[in-house]
Amino acid sequence: MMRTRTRARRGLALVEATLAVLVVAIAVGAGLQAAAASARSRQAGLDQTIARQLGQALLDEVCALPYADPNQPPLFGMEASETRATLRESLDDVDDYHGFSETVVRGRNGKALTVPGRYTRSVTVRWVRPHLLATASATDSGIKEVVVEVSLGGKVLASLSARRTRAMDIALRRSDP
Ligand SMILES: [Ca+2]
Repeated sequence: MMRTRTRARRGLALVEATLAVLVVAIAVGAGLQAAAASARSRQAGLDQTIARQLGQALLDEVCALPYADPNQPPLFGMEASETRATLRESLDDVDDYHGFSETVVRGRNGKALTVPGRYTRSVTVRWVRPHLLATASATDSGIKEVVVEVSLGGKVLASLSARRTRAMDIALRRSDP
C-alpha cells in the first residue's frame, strides 16, 4: 500500500515537473518572438528615418538650383552637355533632374556615400497648374513640382515633394546684394 502511494506521488511530481518545463519553454518562446518583433520594428523605423534623410537631401539639392537653365535656351530635362549618370555637378536647373535614378547613393560630386543598405533614389519633375496644384500642366506654368522617392528592397520608404517657382528666382535676383 505504501509503495503504491510513493509511486503515485513520484508520478505526480514528474507530471508537475514536465508541466513546469513546458510553461517555461512557452514563456521563453513568447519572449524571443516579442524581442524579434521589437528588433524588426526598430530596424524598420531606422530604415525609414534614413530614407527620409536621403530624400530630403536630394530634394534640397534640386530645389536650390534655378528654375530654368541660366546658361542656354532652356529645355525640359537636361540640356546638351549635361549628364546625370554618376555626376550631378553639371546639372544647373530643377528639371535637369527629371528621370534621375540611382541605385548607389552618391553626392552631387559623384562620390558614393556610406549608407547602411542599398537605397535607391529617384526624381520626377513636372509643371503644375497654378489654380490646381495637384494637376500637371502641359505647358510651362511657372511652377515645377519635384518629387523624390527613396526605396529599399523595392519598397518605397519615403516620398517627399516640393514646388519651385520661377517667381522665386526673380525675387532672389532682386534681393541679390
Ligand atoms: Ca540645365
